[in-house]
Amino acid sequence: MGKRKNNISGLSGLARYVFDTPEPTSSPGPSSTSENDSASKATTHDSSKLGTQGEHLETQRHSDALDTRPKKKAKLQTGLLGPGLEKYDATGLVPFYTDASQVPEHLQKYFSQRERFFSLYSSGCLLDEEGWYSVTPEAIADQIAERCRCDVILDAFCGVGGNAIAFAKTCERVIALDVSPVRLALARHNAALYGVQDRIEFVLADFFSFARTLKQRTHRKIDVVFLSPPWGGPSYLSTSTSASPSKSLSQTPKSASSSALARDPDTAAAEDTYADYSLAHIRPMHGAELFEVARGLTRNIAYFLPRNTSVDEISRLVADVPGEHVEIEEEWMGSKLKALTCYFGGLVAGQEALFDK
Ligand code: MGP
Repeated sequence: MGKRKNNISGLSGLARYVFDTPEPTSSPGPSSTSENDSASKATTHDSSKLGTQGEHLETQRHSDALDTRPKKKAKLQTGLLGPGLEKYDATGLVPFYTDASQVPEHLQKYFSQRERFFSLYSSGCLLDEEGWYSVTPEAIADQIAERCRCDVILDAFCGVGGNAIAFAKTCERVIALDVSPVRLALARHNAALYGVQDRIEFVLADFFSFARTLKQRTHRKIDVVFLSPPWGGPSYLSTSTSASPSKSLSQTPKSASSSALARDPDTAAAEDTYADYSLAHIRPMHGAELFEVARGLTRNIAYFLPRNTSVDEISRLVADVPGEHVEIEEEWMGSKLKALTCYFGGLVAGQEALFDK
């Protein structure tokens, strides 16, 4: 079984893809600022004596010029991660907001959910714009990770790392891909805050090229692929393909397979009505094609999709596979349906026997 056993052989070959975060740019951090402060204090002190002790100063400068001893190294800037984690620190790549007054208007609603996205947000988690609107809330990421428990999981679109961090808690090894070096650096920074950076291989690559390369290396085994691709931006709910009201799960009674996450039926608000979301809006390619690429690696797929995704389109993904079902999990936070996670292959309850096939 590929479920939760130590089977990480062959992973070393991935090392050449591993993305090395550039050293943080040298914006003055708290420690270097305080050093500068003390340096400027010394100058002030000397200047104040200039009238009476000018000669002494000249002598001092002269001996400084002759001093060939190596200069004391500037103290390393530690940034948000603190000492010992400098090589993962992405401080300065994006703003770290601590107060709503610093946040642009269009990101305000996401900032107000920051502790839901990352419970350690205030310790220094970093998100870029895309991260703010697409990161999976931590409770949901943990729920998905529990269901995906296995040896090697591939997070095909890791973004700022919300899911990869959760997978690192339940899987032996996480391969986290992204096409953006900045987002990958942010993901690694965030993983370091959670202390799980060593369980994740951060790979700067697009999923399609990576999958192709992987397939050529038959000794490589991926147990589960997690797909959380771009949905076409934050306005995905208004991206409709039909004029008819949605027949997606958000419009129907809660399914038997829906999430165990807290949802109080008494307080559940009436769901908004949106037209069906089509997999055709998934980026960078049609969501059905993306699914096929992932199935080329394993049949165990977890696919994170908009809450108004057409159920017909989801079920059609495995319509040609005799006897295989898809399980659609509703991801609720309180009274709000946030998204759907669709499980395939051995991740489906009752289909576990498919996991290693
Ligand atoms: P949302 O509906 O944009 O947010 O996204 P929210 O806060 O529910 O807004 P409201 O106006 O509906 O109240 C809900 C969740 O979907 C987010 O927290 C993300 O986890 C996820 N999500 C949103 N987008 C736009 C994407 C995306 O493009 N890709 C992925 N993978 N997830 C997304």
